[in-house]
Amino acid sequence: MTAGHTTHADPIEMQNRLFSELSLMFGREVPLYDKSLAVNDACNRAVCDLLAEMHEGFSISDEQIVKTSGERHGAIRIGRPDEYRWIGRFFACFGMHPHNFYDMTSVGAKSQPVIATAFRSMVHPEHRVFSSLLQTSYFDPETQARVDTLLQTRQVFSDDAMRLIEKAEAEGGLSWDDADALIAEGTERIFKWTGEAHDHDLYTHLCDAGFKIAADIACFRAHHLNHLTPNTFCMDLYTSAMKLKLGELDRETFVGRARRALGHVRATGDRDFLRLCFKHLTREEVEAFDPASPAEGTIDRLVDELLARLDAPELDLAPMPHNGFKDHTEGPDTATPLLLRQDAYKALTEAVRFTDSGLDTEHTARFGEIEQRFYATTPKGRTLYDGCLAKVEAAKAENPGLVKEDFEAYAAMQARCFEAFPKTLRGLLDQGLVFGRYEPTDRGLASAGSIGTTDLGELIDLGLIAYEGLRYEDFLPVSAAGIFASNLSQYGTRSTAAEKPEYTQAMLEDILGRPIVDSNEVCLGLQADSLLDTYERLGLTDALDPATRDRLAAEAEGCPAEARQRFGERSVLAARA
Ligand code: OOG
Ligand code: NI
Repeated sequence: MTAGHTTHADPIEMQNRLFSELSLMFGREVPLYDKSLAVNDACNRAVCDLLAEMHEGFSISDEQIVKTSGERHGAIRIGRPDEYRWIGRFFACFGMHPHNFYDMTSVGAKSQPVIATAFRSMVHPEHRVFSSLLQTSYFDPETQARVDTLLQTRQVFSDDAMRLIEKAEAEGGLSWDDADALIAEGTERIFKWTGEAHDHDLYTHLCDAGFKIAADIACFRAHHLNHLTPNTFCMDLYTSAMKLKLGELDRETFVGRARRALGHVRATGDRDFLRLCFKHLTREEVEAFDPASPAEGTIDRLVDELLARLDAPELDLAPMPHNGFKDHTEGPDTATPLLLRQDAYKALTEAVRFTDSGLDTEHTARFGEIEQRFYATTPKGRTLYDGCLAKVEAAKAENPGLVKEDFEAYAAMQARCFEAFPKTLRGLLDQGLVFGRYEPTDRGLASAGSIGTTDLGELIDLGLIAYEGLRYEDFLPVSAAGIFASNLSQYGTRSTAAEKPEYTQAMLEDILGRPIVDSNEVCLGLQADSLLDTYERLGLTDALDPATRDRLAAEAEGCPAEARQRFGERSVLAARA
């Protein structure tokens, strides 16, 4: 880095500021969002209090809880390719780059006329935005022409915003004054909800044709955020709390579910879980905690304390305008720590004025998602996951009423469908179902040169190698499709073009003017890199069979250099903290 760059704002700090401003903006626009954050904080406090009793030396301040759960993902839907390219350039200013290609036009019955990528940092994957681009070629020529014509009339990026982005590109960064101005362009214009729409005829035509998503994009003037998702440390606790506060669960049922949710944390909240939840803690710090047993009655006490917090008058959500909470959580069952679990309060009914005709009406699109992130699956793990999920879907189709009639039975059915998966990180790694990262331990380094095996499992059992799981930092097409379907209250829609066009990653890369990162390649590369480094430091490189060594080298090669900073920088940050 040259001296001149030191005056530039750090892109990751800019990103943190952007998302905290977006969160404030969304809280002003959607009061229920702010309340749900408070409910989540109360639940996360209970989880942390329990973890503190299970790990001697672990404690976490309210401030750190807010910071740790300050991670957000958003979703935007864009109309025109040139707008999409500007979005890519905008996020690049914040160190966020396109990851993975999502073709939502070919996810079976839930298909939608959009293709997408997610912008996030490769090095600090914390905030992310799922960004969809409408494909008007999915429609019959008449609809396509009407949508294209209307979209042509808008300018989402102001001249100032475009100038700031060009400046950042030309100079390799922005001053904080310019950075703040660009963030304000985001919160005051690009991602803002205005409640104003155009062309009610087209809006109705699109909604009636089953293309409500196209109406949500084309008839509005900006890329309004349709949700901003915080993360939670315990999905089941949060969803129970929200359902209690929205008046969908009685207190007794809530207490039962909350005790069970915390009981699950009690059973599974080991050091691996701490590493998954708390990025600010290093492996060494987590390993220094001594396991402890919570006192008798701890969970009951924590549930009572949580209830007392939830009873605060400002958390009386039932009288607020809302459309209820979803009845089941997307993703794996509670016990399987894979990918993501997501849930949401349903899209709110919001007032919209069609400014060209003066017509006042309503629109539903913005909703209140929450998520909990777990380990990233290998392709083998993903295939198994897809199979398990298909079993859940089949069971749901057979008995659609179950989740409402008997929640316990539903949860048990889901757990049965995911039986094939081990429930611990070690078990998942041993079977090659999730990605991990490895490091020699001090004991390993002391024995370097005199170790008699290269078997990873054995080396771990001998305490010579330490491991951690790689957290999943992306999205899932099937979940995303479910979100489109539920928040637009329209299940997928078929193409009305004479023949449905094929949409490819290369097309979206062309539109962006840059390549899309493949997260699997990055995870595979990080894993291989760490293994090669570990074998080397343990003096085992020559003992490794050549085929394995070549495979690891090839996998490591596929990992972009930037991604390797991810763990290097974490240790640096941890040392500084
Ligand atoms: C995109 C939904 C994708 C998720 O969590 O999978 C998403 C949208 O509704 O525009 O945010
Ligand atoms: Ni989402």
